[in-house]
Amino acid sequence: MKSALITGITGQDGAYLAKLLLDKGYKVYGLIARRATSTTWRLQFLGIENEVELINGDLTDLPSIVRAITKAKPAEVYNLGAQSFVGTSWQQTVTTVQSTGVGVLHVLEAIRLTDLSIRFYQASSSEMFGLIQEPMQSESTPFYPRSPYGVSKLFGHWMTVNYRESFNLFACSGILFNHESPVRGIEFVTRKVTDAVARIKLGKQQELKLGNIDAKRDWGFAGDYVQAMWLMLQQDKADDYVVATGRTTTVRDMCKRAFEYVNLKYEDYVVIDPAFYRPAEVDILLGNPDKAKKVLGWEAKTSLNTLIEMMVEADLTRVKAEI
Ligand code: NDP
Ligand code: GDR
Repeated sequence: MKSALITGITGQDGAYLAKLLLDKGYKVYGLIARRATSTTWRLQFLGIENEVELINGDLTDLPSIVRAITKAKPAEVYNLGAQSFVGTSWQQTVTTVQSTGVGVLHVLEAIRLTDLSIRFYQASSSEMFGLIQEPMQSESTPFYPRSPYGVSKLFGHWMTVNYRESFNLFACSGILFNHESPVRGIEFVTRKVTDAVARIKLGKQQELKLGNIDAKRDWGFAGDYVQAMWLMLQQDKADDYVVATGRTTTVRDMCKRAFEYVNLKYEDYVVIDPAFYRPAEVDILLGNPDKAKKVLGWEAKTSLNTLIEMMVEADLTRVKAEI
């Protein structure tokens, strides 16, 4: 039985990837950082909490990563753990750099130290493109990150490339554009919107405060995107890939569609609050997924409308279940 270790298994992608790997017959280990309250709700939502083996550890603590790898002896390591919220990366600059940036180096070093034959996936991000240099971003587009998060991801990306070139490590960097799901963290804009739509529809909230709704993002479904991660590690050669839908939409339009799904108008509820503006914004992202399609045979299957419907439905169910 093939085994895999996922850092960030309690996050959105970690949960979907764990489900995918379990369905493929893998033994799945997950690194779990100690928190005061339980963080396994996403694994519960997907019905796999008892199917995965969790190992205590933290990306900022190299010995714990070495111990986790020694215990799991995985054929594949997926490094999805990170402080992943761009907004917070200006509030917690150093911890963001430590987990999102240096954490990648810790995993690479742990693989090097344990000397096992391991294929490595790094969760890189379209935030590395930042201030856009080309209208459609591909693997060859220059980077210009606009947040401490983006800068940290760029460090992790180049470390991954460097370890591949220096030590012949099978290391891939997946440059993923925004992807969402019913288990997306509530602070990210899509889920903030779908949760508010459900609450407003059910009379539990009056308004929705947002920041820059003219920003544009290339949004896909997390369930589709974790397949691309797995495919990258099944190739003969390690490489880097952009994973995106190839379509971009404003936050405003996403909002409009989510409110329309429950027969409401977003203009009646959305209030612009400067508190949600960022010190430096990434105005537009639009990925070119041609290489992923050509080499991996991957393409995004879920439309934005289907994704929004899925998310609003899940939030309506959740809000109705609240006491
Ligand atoms: P989430 O924020 O949902 O999950 C992040 C995970 O990282 C959680 O399991 C969290 O644990 C864990 N984590 C945070 N800090 C540490 C630490 N110091 N040690 C160990 N684990 C830690 O992110 P997503 O699932 O959305 O994203 C997965 C990865 O992909 C991230 O690296 C993200 O930056 C990247 N990415 C995401 C994209 C997206 O659109 N979703 C796009 C491009 C890249 P806990 O539950 O305890 O907080
Ligand atoms: P992003 O996602 O920063 O692209 O990072 P987020 O959903 O937080 O923001 C998307 C865009 O919406 C604008 N926006 C708001 N954002 C939030 N969170 N809250 C608001 O109220 C709001 N109003 C407007 C933002 O300014 C931004 O332009 C996500 C994360 O998952 C990263 O980890 C990942 O690497 C990238 O996607 C690709």
